[in-house]
Formats: sequence, C-alpha cells, structure tokens
Amino acid sequence: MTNSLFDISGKVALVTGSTHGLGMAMAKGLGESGATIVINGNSSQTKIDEAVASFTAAGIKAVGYKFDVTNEGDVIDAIAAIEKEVGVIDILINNAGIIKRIPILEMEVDDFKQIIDIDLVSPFIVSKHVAKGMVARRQGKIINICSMMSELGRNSVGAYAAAKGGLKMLTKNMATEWGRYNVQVNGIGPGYFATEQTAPIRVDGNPFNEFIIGRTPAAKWGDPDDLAGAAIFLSSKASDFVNGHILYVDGGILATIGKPSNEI
Ligand code: GCO
Repeated sequence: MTNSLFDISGKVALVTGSTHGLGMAMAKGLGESGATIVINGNSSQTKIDEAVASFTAAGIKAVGYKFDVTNEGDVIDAIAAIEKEVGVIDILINNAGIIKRIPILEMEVDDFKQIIDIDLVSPFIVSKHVAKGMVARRQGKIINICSMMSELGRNSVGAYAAAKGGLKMLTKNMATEWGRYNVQVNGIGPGYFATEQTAPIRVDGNPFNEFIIGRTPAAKWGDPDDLAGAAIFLSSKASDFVNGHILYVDGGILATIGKPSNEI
C-alpha cells in the first residue's frame, strides 16, 4: 500500500535552470516520482539535449525548452508552447540563478543589477505567467529556490543575499495572493551543497571549506540528491496546507551559532 499523499505521477513540472546542479537533482527527484519534467536552460541547447537524454535513459519523461527566464516575451512564448505541446504546468520550481562573489565596495552597479535580474526578477516573471493558469484551474505548486543568504549575510555575496532575501519575501507574497485559489507557493533554502557553483569555495585547503564543515551540524557539504525529498513534498498533495514556508535543507546550519574550531 503506497501513500498517495506524495504521488505526483502524471503532473507536469517545469524546473528552470535544470541542466545541471541543484535544479537537475530536484528535477530528477520529481521525475523518478512520476512527473513529466520540462528541462530549461538558456546557455546551450546541447546541455538541454544532454539533460533530456540522461532523464530519458533513466526512464523519466522529459522534454527540453531553451528560453531566457529574464525575458518576459521569451517566458510567455515558452509557457504557451509547453502548455500546448506537453500539458499544463502543475509544478514550477524557480531554480535558475547565478552568483558573483564580489565585495560591495568593489561591485559594479551592472553586476548588482544582473544578479537581482536573474535571481529575483525572473522568478517574478515566470511565476506571474505560470500562476495565471494555476489560479484559473484552482490548483498549482510553486517552489522558489532560496538560500542560506535568504537569512544570513556573508562577505562578498551582497547582491546574491539581497536577491535571495527578496525571493523569500516574494514567496510569502505569492502565497498570500494565490493561496485562496489552491495554489501553494513555498521556498526551499539549500544549505551548502557540492555543486559547480560552490566548487571554487570547496577546494581542499580553502579555509571556507573547513569553515562550512565546522559550521554545519551534519559536518559535511550537502549532496544535491538530498534536496529531492523536499521538492517532492512541496510538489505533492502532502503540502496542500503548507503555504509561504521556506523549507531549509541545510544540515542544521541555521539551527546553531556554530562551535569554536578547537572544540572536541
Ligand atoms: C556562497 C555559496 C552560497 C550557496 C548557497 C547557500 O558563496 O556563500 O555559493 O551562496 O551557494 O546559496 O544557501
């Protein structure tokens, strides 16, 4: 007897920025639970095709759409094509994002604006146009990928923190406006995960690598597959009365002030 609470079979899930990293891992988790996955990227059709091929080889129904999540015209056209060719979007994960690690005093305004554009404005754009259908159908799930930086600051990631802090509050506002139409909007806040994005700060001997392992009660970097459970939960019936919540999957970082490095 399997519990249907977590059953997302037959649902269509659009995951932005899902050709690699955390987006791909969450998309894979939803696909292995029976959802049809819409892979998105904007840098390379080859990467999209490779991601679709890897999902298909794993028995996951997947299709790819290349579009720029910061361009409203692109997003409108892509959503229309997806809903015509694949089916209505039941689940949206706003994962696409970038980071630039530059101290505020050295950061150019254009760099700051680019981070805000991709990491905060694009979830607004994509959600606005996907939610129109969800609200009309009185059903939908939206998950915004937040961050430790939705709650904490850190040297050199000021623009990213501003975007991810804003995304936390945008999530709560979407939940406020669309909850009455049975559209649940929540966030996932990943801790520190072993991905391409964190590779530069994860190298052996980098003090930050040791710092994060010491700062995380689980005493390790997260594996991208550790996010699948949270994505499935927030995409399924099991979370129908969860709204405006940021689910942190961080190995316990936000639970602690950390410990002195010499603690036994
Ligand atoms: C950094 C990291 C973080 C993580 C993640 C933490 O430079 O501090 O890249 O931003 O990627 O966002 O939740």
